[in-house]
Amino acid sequence: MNGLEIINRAQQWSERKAIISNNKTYTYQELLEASTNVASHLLGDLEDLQETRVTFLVKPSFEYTALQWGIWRAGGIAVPLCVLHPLPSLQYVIENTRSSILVVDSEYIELLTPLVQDRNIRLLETSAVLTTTTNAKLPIIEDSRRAMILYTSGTTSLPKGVVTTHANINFQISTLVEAWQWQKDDHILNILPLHHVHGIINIMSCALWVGGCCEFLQKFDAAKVWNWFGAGQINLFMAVPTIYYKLISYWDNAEEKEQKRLSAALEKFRLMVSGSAALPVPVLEKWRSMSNQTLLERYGMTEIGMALSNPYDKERRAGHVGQPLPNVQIRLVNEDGVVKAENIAGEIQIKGPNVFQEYWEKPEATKKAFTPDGWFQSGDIAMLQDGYYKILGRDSVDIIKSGGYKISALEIEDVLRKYTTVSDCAVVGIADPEWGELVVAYLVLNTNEPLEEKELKTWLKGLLPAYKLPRKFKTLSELPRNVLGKVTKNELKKMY
Ligand code: MLC
Ligand code: AMP
Repeated sequence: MNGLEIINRAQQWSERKAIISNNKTYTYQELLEASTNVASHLLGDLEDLQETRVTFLVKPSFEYTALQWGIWRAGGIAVPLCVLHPLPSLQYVIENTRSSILVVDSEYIELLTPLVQDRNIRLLETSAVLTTTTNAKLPIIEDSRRAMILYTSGTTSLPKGVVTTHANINFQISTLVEAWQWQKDDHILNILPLHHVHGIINIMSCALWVGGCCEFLQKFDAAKVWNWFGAGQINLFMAVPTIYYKLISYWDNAEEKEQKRLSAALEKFRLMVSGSAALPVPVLEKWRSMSNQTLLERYGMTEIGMALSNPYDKERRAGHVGQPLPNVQIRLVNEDGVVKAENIAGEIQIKGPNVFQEYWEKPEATKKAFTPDGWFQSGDIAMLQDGYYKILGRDSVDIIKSGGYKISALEIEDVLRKYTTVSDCAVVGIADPEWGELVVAYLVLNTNEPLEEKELKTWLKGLLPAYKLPRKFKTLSELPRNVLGKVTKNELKKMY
């Protein structure tokens, strides 16, 4: 059986609009052809890439999707890189996956050339890969084959590669298509980065699964997004809470007449979804008052795609994430075992075809992530309240969510400790209405001189992506107990 269901399905609607990017519209036929070119180019004389990791650094665009499909059609594993990451973060993923092919937009060639020298990596330019015209015979891909690796932070310092198979991906998409009643006339704007499930699965892949249209904006910009809303083409929108917060700020600052025009445009949407972090109730309420749209909040994770969702056509309850998606099993577990009643907190554990296969080349970490009877342990704490799940928090203080990105406090601490004047540090996430949490670093200096914050920030910028940078620094003369013995990280969070 060919496991590439999204590609098989595309043939049914070859003349329909699939993607709009960089002011150009592309049909499914064009997407199929471009992905055949990619597969042929990558294969060369080979019959099958046999799960070769193909890493790609490509902006959200038609080219991105054609590459992803082409890698799959050639039998490779797609590893998307984040276009905002500094070189050390890109290098980590390329090395960790042991990628032998790297496809990049022309503007990144110079950045990455030194990295591939002396290594056995083919560095290819996106446009060249897309325009090859030889037609290789493409392999049949079983759905049990590995399809994608996405990197996610956890309670270890460095991110882990989450491996999903085609079967996982097919299921993650189809369960959302069913739950949210995706239709072929749907037209969605994708403003999220394409190295995480939210942008890749929930938005891009769901739209393409049903014959809908996915329009890319390369980077979030509140004014541009409102412009798109106002133009009246799109009827679906999905984003992280920070983005809704920023869109509200823009609307609040608009003239009354303009506010009315924008609000009227929103009323026509079929669905607006929020996820990747807790949606504050005031944001949901404000959005409803502006637009007559009740945001549908859902809960997911890189390892499992989506698991819980408010209903599409019944009550969407503020501050809650709804019920399990079709064929996804959920249970809550605490010290006393599996929670049997409402209003009792427990860790969310998940089972189902949506759950990932493994952490890339980390058998121990994979084993640790599951219970002996095969449930994936999310580390998120929730309770059931009147038939709806409510997320209460996480069991680890070392995982921060900021702007919808998951961040390991330990990763930032490890980098900070390499700075010459820092002898020890503790990084915590502090609640913030716009970002969800802000990264704050408490530092112990090995000098009595004041901290050169500007210098430290510049140094960090070369090593960490923008969303992992501490927004505030506090210097301490003594350290937290789990690092030094005075206060815990939880106490630090309260002290700020
Ligand atoms: C950026 N800035 C931050 C920040 N990130 N400040 C505080 N905290 C952060 N986390 C600062 C920058 O330094 C800059 O400051 C200013 O904000 C603008 O930066 P930017 O990079 O241009 O920000 P912007 O484009 O506005 O990005 C915000 C955002 C982005 C919300 C659009 O963070 C984003 O795309 N988040 C989505 C992440 C996502 O897709 N997560 C899904 C993971 S999957 P200055 O001073 O320089 O102006 C998952 C599973 C699931 O979670 O359930 O979905
Ligand atoms: P990631 O590892 O980046 O995929 O992030 C997954 C994490 O995001 C989950 O483990 C949750 O902690 C968080 N998350 C996702 N959706 C929600 C939500 N609706 N409410 C609260 N937290 C969420």
